[in-house]
Amino acid sequence: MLTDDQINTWQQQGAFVMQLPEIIVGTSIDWLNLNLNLEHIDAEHLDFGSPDRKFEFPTSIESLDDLVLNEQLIEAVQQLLQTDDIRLLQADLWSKLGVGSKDHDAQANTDQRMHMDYGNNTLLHPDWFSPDAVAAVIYYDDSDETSGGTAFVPRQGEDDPAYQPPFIHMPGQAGKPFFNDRHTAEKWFEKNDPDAYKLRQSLYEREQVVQFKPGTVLFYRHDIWHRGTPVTPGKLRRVHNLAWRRADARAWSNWNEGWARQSYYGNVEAIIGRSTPLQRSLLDFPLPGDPYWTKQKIDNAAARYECYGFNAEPYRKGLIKTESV
Ligand SMILES: O=C(O)CCC(=O)C(=O)O
Ligand SMILES: [Fe+2]
Repeated sequence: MLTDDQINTWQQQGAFVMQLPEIIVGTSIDWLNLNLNLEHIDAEHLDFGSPDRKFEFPTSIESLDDLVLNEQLIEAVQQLLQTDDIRLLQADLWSKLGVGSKDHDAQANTDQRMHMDYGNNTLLHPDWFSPDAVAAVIYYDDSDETSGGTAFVPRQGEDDPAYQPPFIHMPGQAGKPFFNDRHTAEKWFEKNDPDAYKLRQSLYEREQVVQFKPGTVLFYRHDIWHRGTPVTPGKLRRVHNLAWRRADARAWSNWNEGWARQSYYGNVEAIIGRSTPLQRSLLDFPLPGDPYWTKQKIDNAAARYECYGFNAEPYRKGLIKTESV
């Protein structure tokens, strides 16, 4: 789904923006336009993420859950991470409400401090030359109406002073206090870490703000400088935050709760039932041909999921192939 140019841009500069086809986003946009508008939201909830984690995958809303496991998106991530074997780390649909006041508290999400995302997603420090994970924001509104595009700072080659590891010049890293709000964070750096303050000021000068229409996606890395910017007061910007990792990546945390936790009511089971083997593999359900499978295990999985449409045939075929080698 991606061009070489898009893959190279992501690898070298850390991010790129594209429009997703209607076939991927159309039904989710329709659902959102009916079900997630100003009259549906809690105006007090101004933080990142859906209130009470309500729209974290699995949501039980078919169009949203199917978008998260869309095979074209999976293919894009496979291309970026240069492996077929990937796992889902995060999928949350949330809305950001524009607020009028410029006086934000220290943890306000409205005008975010410049940051990288790796800090609360992995215990390790990322290596620019072997990325383990991909992040994405899908936008469901029009930035001409809402503003609030994510701002990011493309890396300009190996000598870029902003991208010399270790990446610790941000709130919450290496002993620095955590503030989400830009103004509060930069006041702290100005007073306590003037070199980092200077570097960080240059990031704000260099930032590019994503312009979006419904279905625009920003693919970015967990080690690119970026931040959320204010939404127009009284407007709502709805987005999906998604993230994936290589199956063999170490020390990454799942942002969402475990996929199985909402089982027993048929929604999780139906996702397993209607998904393809590739889609299931995002949830760590082994692919056909994986050494995990035995005839007994396939029979048991089929017994659990066949009433939800699960077809065990590809797994049985994979078993025959594995046995015959
Ligand atoms: O809201 C956005 O555009 C970006 C949010 C973000 O970067 C974050 O919360 O880590
Ligand atoms: Fe972020």
